Amino acid sequence: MTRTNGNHRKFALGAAALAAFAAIAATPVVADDWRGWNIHPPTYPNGIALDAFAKEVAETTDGRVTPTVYHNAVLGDQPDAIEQARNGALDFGNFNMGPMGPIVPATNILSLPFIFASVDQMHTVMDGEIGQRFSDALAEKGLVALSWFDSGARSLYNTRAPVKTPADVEGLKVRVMNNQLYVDMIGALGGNATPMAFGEVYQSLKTGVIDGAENNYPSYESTNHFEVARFYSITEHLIIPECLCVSTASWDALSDEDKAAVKAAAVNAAAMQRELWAEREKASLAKVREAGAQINEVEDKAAFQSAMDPVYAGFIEKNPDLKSWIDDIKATK
Ligand code: GTR
Repeated sequence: MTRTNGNHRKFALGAAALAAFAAIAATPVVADDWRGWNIHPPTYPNGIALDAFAKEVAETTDGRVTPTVYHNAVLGDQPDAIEQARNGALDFGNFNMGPMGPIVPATNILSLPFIFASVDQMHTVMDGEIGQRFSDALAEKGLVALSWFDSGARSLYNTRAPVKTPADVEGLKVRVMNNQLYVDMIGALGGNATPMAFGEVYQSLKTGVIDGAENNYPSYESTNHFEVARFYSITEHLIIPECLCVSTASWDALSDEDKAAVKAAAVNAAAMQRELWAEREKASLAKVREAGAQINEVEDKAAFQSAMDPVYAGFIEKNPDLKSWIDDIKATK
């Protein structure tokens, strides 16, 4: 938030007073110390890119905006952090569109299983006109999406056995992010979904409170979930982008020049994150394999896809106005 120097005083006219006034007016505004949220460790691609964003912003605004990134979700769980950014208690964050759905309904489209055919298609969509529609929807809820980070594809993993067909999910207790669509998704496969904070998943897997979860390779690896849930099945059911979002309150307090600097830094950070992401996906896969995780292909992905028909039908019934967005995404090459 902007913390400007509020020493507005009234001066009697006179040379001395005018000189004093000129001195006060020339005092630079106090630096805007932005606080940013990151769920991941600082060494994760997102953490590295966010730190680079912070550094570039401090430099290119000549210290008028000095962001600090708080890593490892120390400022709260993701749904809580999204609320904090919306009401201006936090200035920025890297948010996944999964837990954004309950707050910004249009973003639920990004949580529909198999909505994107590939990560490349997701990039094309998010960097183009449709991405702008999501940004507009976020803006209505107090968040300015400046750029889009990669989060790969999410697959199911569990402590019991490989998942090769939908029937293998039957009866499994699976942790999901906070969004009813994921409860419906796991339910449609015959499993029981439990929404839970990211930071609680390791212990819950270990103690058997849940049997499994779902995530991309870098998060499966960085959280050490692979140590306790060794069966990772390449379902790739979700491809969810993440934003680098700034609180509208913090954004509106910036001059046009500083807005341009912050935007440029966010775009650079996303380019960096996507590059680091591609490397980290490979490194994480190699690491978990080496450690004994069993990674299995899912040959009949179509079976998982058609099991999602009721999830789509329910979504379209509740959100008829968003049907055309789904069609537009599917039509994007
Ligand atoms: C990660 C994502 C996080 C968070 C996490 C989760 O892949 O980057 O923002 O959504 O998954 O499963 O909670």
